[in-house]
Amino acid sequence: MSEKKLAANEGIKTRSNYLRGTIEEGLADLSTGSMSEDDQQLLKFHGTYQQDDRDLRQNRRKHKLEKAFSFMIRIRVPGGVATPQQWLETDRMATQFANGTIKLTTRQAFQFHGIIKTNLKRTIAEINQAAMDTIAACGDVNRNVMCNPNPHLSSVHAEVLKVSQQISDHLTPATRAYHEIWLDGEKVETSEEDFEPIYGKTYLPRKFKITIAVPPSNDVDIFANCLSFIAIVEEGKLVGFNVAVGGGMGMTHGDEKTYPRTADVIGFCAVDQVNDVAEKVVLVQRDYGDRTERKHARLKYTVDDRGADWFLAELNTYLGYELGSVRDYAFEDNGDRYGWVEGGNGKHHLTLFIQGGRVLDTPQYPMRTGLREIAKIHDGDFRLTANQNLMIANVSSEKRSEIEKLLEQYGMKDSHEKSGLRLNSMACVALPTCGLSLAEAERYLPDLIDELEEVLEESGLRHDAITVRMTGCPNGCARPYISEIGFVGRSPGCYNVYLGGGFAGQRLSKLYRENFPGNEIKDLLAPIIRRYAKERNEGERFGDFCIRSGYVSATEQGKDFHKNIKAEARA
Ligand code: SRM
Ligand code: SF4
Repeated sequence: MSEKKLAANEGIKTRSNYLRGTIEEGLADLSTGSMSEDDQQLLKFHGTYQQDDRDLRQNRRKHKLEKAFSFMIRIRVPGGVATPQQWLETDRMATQFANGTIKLTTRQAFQFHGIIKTNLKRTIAEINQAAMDTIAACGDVNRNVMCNPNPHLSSVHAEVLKVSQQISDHLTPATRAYHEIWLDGEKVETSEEDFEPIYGKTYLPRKFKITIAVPPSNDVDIFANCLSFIAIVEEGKLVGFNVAVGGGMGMTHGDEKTYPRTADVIGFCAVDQVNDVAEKVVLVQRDYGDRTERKHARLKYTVDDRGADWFLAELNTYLGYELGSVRDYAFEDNGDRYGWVEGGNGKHHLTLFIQGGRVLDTPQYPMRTGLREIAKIHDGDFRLTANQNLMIANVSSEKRSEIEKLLEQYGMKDSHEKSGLRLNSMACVALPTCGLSLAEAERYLPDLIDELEEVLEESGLRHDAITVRMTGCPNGCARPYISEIGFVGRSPGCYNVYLGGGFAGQRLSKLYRENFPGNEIKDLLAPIIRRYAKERNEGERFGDFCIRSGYVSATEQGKDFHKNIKAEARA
């Protein structure tokens, strides 16, 4: 049998000399705003993507101009924790180098958009000066490690956060290329080989994602990650973590070999084994992941193809010991808890709703300025949530009233006085910066929610929490397949509508309508919402109701996702 050819990116990585490629030469070439194709792939490992403003494409083509190229930079924030100083620096750079906005991502990171090539190096250098970095924010490596951001929820929170930061450090690529290119680090002599002790020269077959949750909150969506740790707390003490593998969202419309998948919980490890377990899961995927087909290269396919039992056995072999049995745990939801809460340590924490995770000023709502003023006086930290929201955390009693005045002054005091649907919504970036987007998301979901709120209001459901997520394409960046209502861009103005996801992010949804016009979605969902208001059982969630009432069937696991898709779409 002939060997399948490796994916093109494998060659790019092999030839790159540990991610150097010709990035330095490309940056020095002022004849174009873009970088070579191969370097664009390598730049991802350094935390930046080449993009172009898609709103301007047509006009520039008409005038025979190069596309309006610019770069997105993703700043890693392990566990989502940033100091006020880091907030202020991020805010400054957003004006100085980017498009004047900060995007809080679905993985607790910051993103800048619109950075032109000539500012790229300086921006990355200044991010590092602010004690943050961008290495491995993207690329075929472990990405930003997420962690439940909420210090008031559990006494073990600080411990868990520390674990997430340790994993992040342990799995950060070792190549010196990042320092050489962006921070003017010393060049490696040509005879001296660089070294990647964990990843090796070709890194991983594909991106890799880790998160840690503290039950009962699944606010980091553990079932959508390659590897997750579920904190097990007994008698107030952190005793270890359940280990879950093989979650992921991305798929391609019309290609049933691709599908979202929820992770399998396969075992338990002690706190001091976490780094080792994370490393060995990465190694199993490094060695067994599919390097021939990038659409089939995520850990979820390795687990699905070979089985969770095989994966556990192989992992145990790599570890040289066996994971323990899964301990009991229960998740209640995957959303954020808004408003002020008291921490046990005399500190106060405030979670603010940030629509679409976009921090910007508008004449009606000068939120970015307000947050800057708060950062100037804040004596705690900021926490980015995996739901694109922001926590002003660890506020002292003395500062709380000052912060409250600023919230009032900048119109942010009632940021969470919204419908339960809006407070549980997320939208990916999509247009105009995302090159893969087929339809609007961040710029459209707020309007669609306005329309749906009319139905919720008249049905008496304004305050009911229902999760809704929209993405501009099937890659699933806002994890739409595990929300109760999911909208996934199919073509301009049209969406696949998914229903029936689990309220705690534990179950995949199912396709209800295909390529459905956005402006007809209100009429499509109104009868279901009205019936839900009248016929739901005590405490029944919207996603569960959609299944019980036969709008969709339940999806137990990834491969099942497309089953009867056509029949259901017609129903
Ligand atoms: Fe994502 C690609 C934005 C979280 C699955 N994602 C992209 C790119 C870089 C488009 C590209 O490749 O050219 C998007 C940049 C848009 C822009 O203009 O900024 C992009 N992804 C985002 C963010 C910013 C969405 C947001 O609005 O918050 C999130 C950044 C997270 C971070 O800080 O690291 C983001 N992406 C996710 C998630 C959610 C998660 O990780 O919990 C997923 C689904 C989970 C998963 O990975 O399975 C996700 N993004 C993808 C995929 C599909 C991967 C796959 O397995 O098929 C792509 C496309 C790809 O990799 O080829 C992608
Ligand atoms: Fe872009 Fe698609 Fe991700 Fe949205 S889901 S940011 S459109 S890649």
